[in-house]
Amino acid sequence: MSSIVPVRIFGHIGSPYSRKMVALMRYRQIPYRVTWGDPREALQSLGVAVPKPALLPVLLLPDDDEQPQALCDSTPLIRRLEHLYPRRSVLPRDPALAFVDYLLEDYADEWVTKFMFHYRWHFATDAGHAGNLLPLGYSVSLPDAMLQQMSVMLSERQIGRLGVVGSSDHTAPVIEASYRRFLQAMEAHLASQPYMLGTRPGAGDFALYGQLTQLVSVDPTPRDIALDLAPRVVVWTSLMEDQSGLELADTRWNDPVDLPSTLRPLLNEIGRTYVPAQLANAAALKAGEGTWECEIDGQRWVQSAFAYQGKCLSWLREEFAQLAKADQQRLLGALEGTGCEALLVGLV
Ligand SMILES: N[C@@H](CCC(=O)N[C@@H](CS)C(=O)NCC(=O)O)C(=O)O
Repeated sequence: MSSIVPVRIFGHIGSPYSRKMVALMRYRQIPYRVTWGDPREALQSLGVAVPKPALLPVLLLPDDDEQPQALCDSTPLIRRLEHLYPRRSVLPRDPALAFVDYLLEDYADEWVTKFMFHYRWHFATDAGHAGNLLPLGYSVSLPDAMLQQMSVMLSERQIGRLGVVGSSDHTAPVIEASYRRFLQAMEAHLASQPYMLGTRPGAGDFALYGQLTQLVSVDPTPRDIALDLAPRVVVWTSLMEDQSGLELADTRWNDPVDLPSTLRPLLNEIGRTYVPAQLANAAALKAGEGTWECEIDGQRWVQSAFAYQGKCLSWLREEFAQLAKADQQRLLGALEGTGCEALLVGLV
């Protein structure tokens, strides 16, 4: 049990990963205290080293000597919290299903976030809204002149980064078509069960929720699309915010060898877009190339190579390599024909 109770979280309401972790803490009934805004000053006053890079959210968790340590990166943080607080786990017990959950989490964190970033900064109307709203997440009482100044700085910085995540006029149709298919797949799936992998949420649900907080309720263009195409997804996002009261006694995880048929279009979507992107990124990193390009959904995609996404692929493959042979086979059976199995080629 952690000696740092409640767990301190530093985040921003406009940060999908911050929202992912706060909702996870609520569902898991882990005592926490959130500080919204820039963590640096608070960490310095606590005498805790600021992580580099200091991405949001930052959590304070005990190190081996039970001293507070500031840590980022939601995916490993979720695993760390599972060790510290075993109740109300978000990781399915069945190892093959746990892998599917991991894949959904990774897809949400690394691909659904492209929808988020693209819609936030690509169209002038959305960028105008985001530029005005996001600085207020640091202080709602910011004087107008300072708000204006921060809005310009933030917008210029983020719009300048669009190309880095692969959003451009050229890739916009691919991203936007993928967002629509993703919403439609999730909408149909939610009509058959309340969470991605059963009647209780997994880490993947929280990762999807985090991105959706912004897509369905902050930025106007993706919000209108979601209201039109996916009302269940819109309401699910509100419900996911606080699942602290969900009684787990009668809940169940899906059987990985008999996944609901409604999950398949979502897995197909991952195989159609995220998988080729991850494979091309990994190949570019291996060849020492700064950019990669490949065909995604029939169109040419070009973007900078990302070491972090290369790491995500290695972690995913490690998860697979750690499975017993029989679980690997059950999993490959479940993924067969979705395109996701291409991530695991050469590992069996
Ligand atoms: N992989 C990280 C991603 C965290 C992340 O990218 N956070 C964003 C906010 S949503 C951030 O801090 N961005 C600041 C920056 O890029 O400078 C996680 O899962 O926590």
